[in-house]
Amino acid sequence: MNRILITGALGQLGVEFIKYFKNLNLFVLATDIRECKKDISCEFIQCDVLEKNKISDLVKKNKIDTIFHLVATLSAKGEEDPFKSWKLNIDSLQTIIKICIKNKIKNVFWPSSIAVFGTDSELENVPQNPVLNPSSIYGITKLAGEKLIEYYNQKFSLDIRSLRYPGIISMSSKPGGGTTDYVMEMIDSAKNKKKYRCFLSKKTELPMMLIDDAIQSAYQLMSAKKSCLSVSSSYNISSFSITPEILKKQILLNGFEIDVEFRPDFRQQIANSWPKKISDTKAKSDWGWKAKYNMEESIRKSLNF
Ligand code: AKB
Repeated sequence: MNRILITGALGQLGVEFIKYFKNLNLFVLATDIRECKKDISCEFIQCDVLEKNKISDLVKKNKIDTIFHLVATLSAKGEEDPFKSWKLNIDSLQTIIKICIKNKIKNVFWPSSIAVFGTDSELENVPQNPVLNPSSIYGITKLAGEKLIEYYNQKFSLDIRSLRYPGIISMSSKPGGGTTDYVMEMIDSAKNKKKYRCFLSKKTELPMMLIDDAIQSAYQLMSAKKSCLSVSSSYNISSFSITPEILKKQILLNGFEIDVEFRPDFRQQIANSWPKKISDTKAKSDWGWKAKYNMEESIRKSLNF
């Protein structure tokens, strides 16, 4: 992992991966369909990931050996146009896989999500291999993606690795269109002394993770010896779980004021089909995963960012 291409590089994860890899002195080429308006301290090319020939040329020209394919429409936004969501989430993955086969790139990271589970999945503490019956188009694309990487890894001897990320909390690079975005919205409202209208009910429990742990876990997975990995689709990964009510309490405990009105909307139904907790015993035993930040530290760090 020396010369890395990041797609969807201006998104929540991309911006943080760039910083992490630059600190390790690795070569990073960032691409995104959006225009880059700030200094991201690496080479940037504005392009659509579905433009296969253009991405393939970039890969060849820059001697890329690893791809972090981060392009995705998230859960809430995906419901606005499921067809578009499928096209972006799945066609882009297929495009990247074709490019990998053509250019003999074996190392790929592709984020999956807790959205792959569903109401038959033992949501109290979901194991690695439960029944998977996602009900959002985002979850369906993530499950299809998991099956595709398993298939292509085998068929073309690729080494695409993946994590089922919980909600990721990052205050410098914000997500957009996710069901777990309420955490960052409530923290921002507290910092700006604004009232917050929460789109989930106060007792909705969901797994979350601080961005630092999200980046570290991907790096650790990508650095692990292949022989240690027993999961060929996507690893469950866990840090802590929280409800909007507990988040509000944490904000108050940290000395901030916040007035929250709970007004669940369509995103409540998505959240109800997601796990409360995730069991990540496989990630722990296979490649030594352990989250560094607990709930209290993650919220304190985000409030003081
Ligand atoms: C979302 O809320 O859609 C994402 C996710 C959990 O995958 N943050």
